[in-house]
Amino acid sequence: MFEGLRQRLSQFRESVSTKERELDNEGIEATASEAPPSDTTLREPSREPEAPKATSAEPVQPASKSAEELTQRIEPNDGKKSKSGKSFFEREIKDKDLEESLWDLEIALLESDVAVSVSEEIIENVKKELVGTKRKWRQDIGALVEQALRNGILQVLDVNGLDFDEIIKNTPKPITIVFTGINGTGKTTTIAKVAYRLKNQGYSVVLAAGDTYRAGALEQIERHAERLGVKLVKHQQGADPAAVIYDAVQYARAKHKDVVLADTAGRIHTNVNLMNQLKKIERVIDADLVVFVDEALAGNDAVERALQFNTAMAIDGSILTKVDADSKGGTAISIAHTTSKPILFLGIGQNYEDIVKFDPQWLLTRLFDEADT
Ligand SMILES: Nc1nc2c(ncn2[C@@H]2O[C@H](COP(=O)(O)OP(=O)(O)O)[C@@H](O)[C@H]2O)c(=O)[nH]1
Ligand SMILES: [Mg+2]
Repeated sequence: MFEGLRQRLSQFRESVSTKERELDNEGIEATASEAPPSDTTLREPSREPEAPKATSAEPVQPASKSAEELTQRIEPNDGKKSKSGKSFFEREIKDKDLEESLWDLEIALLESDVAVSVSEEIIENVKKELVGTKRKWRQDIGALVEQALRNGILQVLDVNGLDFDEIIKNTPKPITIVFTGINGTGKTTTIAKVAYRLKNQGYSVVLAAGDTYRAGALEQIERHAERLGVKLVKHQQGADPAAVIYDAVQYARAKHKDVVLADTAGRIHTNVNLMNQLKKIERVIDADLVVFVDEALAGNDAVERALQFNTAMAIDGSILTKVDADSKGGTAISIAHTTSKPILFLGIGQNYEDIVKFDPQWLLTRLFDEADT
């Protein structure tokens, strides 16, 4: 998952590192011709220059002399500075050094389905992190760039987080959770996964067959309820979904069940009648949580739909499904920031256990640390 985006982020890291190495070489050329650099970007204090680390790409050789030769020639004593008080061996990363790489990064983010406003914010965050940072001469700044990217992305993922498990633990029972979203994105499967997870944590669960619209929906959720060994409250196909969910809540109250997970029909967000049904559910059912489900693969469409659904029935968080098949990663980066509501879970497969609680660090690990799992 996310392999496309991971690759693009790594390209940014490389391109900034390469640019900085080039700038070092230009500096060497300047000093090699006996003209101490007047570039104001060369600043104090200075320490021993470091050779690029083994992880960097092509080692870049100084234009004329070896690094050691130059070090000795220009700076015989550690920390000694030029007349202007500036060291030749430390450099501040400047806005213009990053221009080209940041532009490429922005394109890469957009192509990875990160929403425009979110891409812009990440670029700004990364720029803020990097511009003005002092680095040593010929230091491999790959790690520095990666940290800036991590922080830049983390900042857009960091919406006022609500912890699903804490809510389940601390809210008076029964807790009602309504799932919304368009058809085929994995809503019903996600409900089954959440039921499985809650059951394993010792909670009693009731499912509400609120998708009374789609043919076959009832049978599908019935099968899940049987396999999971949980109660399903259902009406006939075509029945009022608000009534089904209401009954499920009443059942849970009477039987002292902990959590009601309510399915709804997969509405096309432009269908006014179906969206009005959601509004009715919101009026009739005092849901503790409204969770919007969409697939990671949908990219900006998912983000747009989340905003649309939010107007019919205010959402408290999102679940992204089919992350196992998503190479782009942009939806996961954009949706929380755009809706100002956290991602609660990610669906990563078709089995009941294929659901992970969303944690920004989990995403960062996949974007920077791990080969595909
Ligand atoms: N690969 C993958 N498939 C999923 C995931 N979640 C759901 N699906 C599949 O998506 C299809 C539609 O799911 P369903 O729950 O019926 O969607 P609904 O119409 O929104 O209720 C089914 O084939 C599911 O098995 C997931 O996280 N990963
Ligand atoms: Mg369904």
